[in-house]
Amino acid sequence: MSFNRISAAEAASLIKHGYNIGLSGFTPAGTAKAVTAELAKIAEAEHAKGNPFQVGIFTGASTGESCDGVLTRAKAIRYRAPYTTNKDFRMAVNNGEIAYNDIHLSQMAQELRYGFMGQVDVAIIEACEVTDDGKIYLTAAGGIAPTVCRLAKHIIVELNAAHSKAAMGLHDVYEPLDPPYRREIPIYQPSDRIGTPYIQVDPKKIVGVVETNWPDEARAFSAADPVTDQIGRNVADFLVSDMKRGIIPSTFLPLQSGVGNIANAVLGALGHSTAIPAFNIYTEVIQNAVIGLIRDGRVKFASGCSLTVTNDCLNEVYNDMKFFGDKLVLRPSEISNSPEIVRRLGIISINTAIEADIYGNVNSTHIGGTKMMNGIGGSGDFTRNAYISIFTCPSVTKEGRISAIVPMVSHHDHSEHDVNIIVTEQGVADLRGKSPKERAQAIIENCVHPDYKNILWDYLKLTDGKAQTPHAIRAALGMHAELAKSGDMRNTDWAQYA
Ligand code: 0RQ
Repeated sequence: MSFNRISAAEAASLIKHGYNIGLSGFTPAGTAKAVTAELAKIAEAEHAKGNPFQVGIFTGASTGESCDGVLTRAKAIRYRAPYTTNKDFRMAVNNGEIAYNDIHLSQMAQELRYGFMGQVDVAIIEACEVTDDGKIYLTAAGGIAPTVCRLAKHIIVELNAAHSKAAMGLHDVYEPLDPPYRREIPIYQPSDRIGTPYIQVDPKKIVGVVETNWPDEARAFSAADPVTDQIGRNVADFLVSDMKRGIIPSTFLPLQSGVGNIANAVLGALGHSTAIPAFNIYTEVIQNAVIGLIRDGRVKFASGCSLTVTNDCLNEVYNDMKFFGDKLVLRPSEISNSPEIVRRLGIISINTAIEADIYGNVNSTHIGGTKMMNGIGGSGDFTRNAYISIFTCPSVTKEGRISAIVPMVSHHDHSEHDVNIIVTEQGVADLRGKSPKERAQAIIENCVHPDYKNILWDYLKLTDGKAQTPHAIRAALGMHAELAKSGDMRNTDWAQYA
């Protein structure tokens, strides 16, 4: 059977108002691009005629400009889940224009299977190869592609020549059964392969193949700076010390690290550390730094959900699969982020906080408690189940007007029960084994910027100091209230709450 070759515009015309579309990809890596770009044009044309045109979007994680960007600006998204990093999407969500369901990435595929979010009408899957008998070979990410392929009534394949067919060896596709039939996911080492290198679909469901040549739209990260470098060194020094104390085995444990400059700085510092042996990565997003560390022999194996790297770096991998083939694997997000596997492998998780409070609760998603930034991503999947869970952030932001450490977080993603270590450029607070009052001492002493230390010590004086978790409830969001009033948390005056 050979499939209909259709244009992206023809493919987009198969998608109707009210449909839910399921996309391949995880971050901009491996996300379908051409059909969504055309879909935005259809939505604009329909809106110009006065007709409604909106769809629901199900993805693995964030997408690129040609999905979230153009569809948001065309006002074509009614509902979306999960994580996104697109600025226009963020604005539309915070203006109340889009229903955004920010769930843990490991749960996305199963919640679709359980029927929590409605049916998947069409799957759009980026592939580097598709065979007549329905084998779809994904490109740079696993995401929720296997699940949306199975659930969708129709599948559109974007056969993207910008991805080499060398990607055919990268994937390990595996979908667990749903309860009450679920069994263990049999991964015991980051390098274990348990599935197939392709998604098997019923070829009759493939309604068209769109040929494209469209490189991934990976985000550029700004250059490292002294603050992120210091955070990276602090994390590396902390892990070395835990290894020397025998808390981390001398063989080391697999690492997960989030996305962005801090993650790159942490990996750079670990890579350069002579005290840490070559290690494994079991993570969601594989960034450029990891590829460099594999080249240098510092990372032995990296298991992830996506290769969210620059296109030069991606081509370096594709062009040298002889070297990388047995050192890399890409998995669906419910496997890369599986709580079961994170707990079994003893993963050390490193994620970024927007703010943390003096008791160790973390806000990863909301600015000022109400405005969505990106989403929780996989940070909760890893944090809750890690061997050691670490959160990093600069101690202050916006030229010092905002402290990342506050009395009480303004939105709550990761609780004190799950957060082990907080690291800023100021130092490291080890919260393990400590009571809330002891945690507050450790965080204020070690992580808070000097401009805010006395403000936080003084906050504690407002409390009775005796309760399990002492708070002066009226003042608990006082630093946020001061920011809203004067634009600078340093002006906080607790006298008004005394
Ligand atoms: O503002 O954009 O105006 O400069 O937030 O902050 O310091 O540039 O850091 O880009 O790494 O983002 C937590 C959002 C950090 C990200 C978060 C402002 C700050 C700046 C961005 P500007 P930075 P980053 C992997 C795992 C959650 C999900 C996760 C994230 C902007 O890492 O989305 O970890 N994480 N997933 O000035 C007001 C504060 C602020 C603040 C920072 N307290 N108040 N503004 N900012 N703290 C991803 C996946 O799962 C796929």
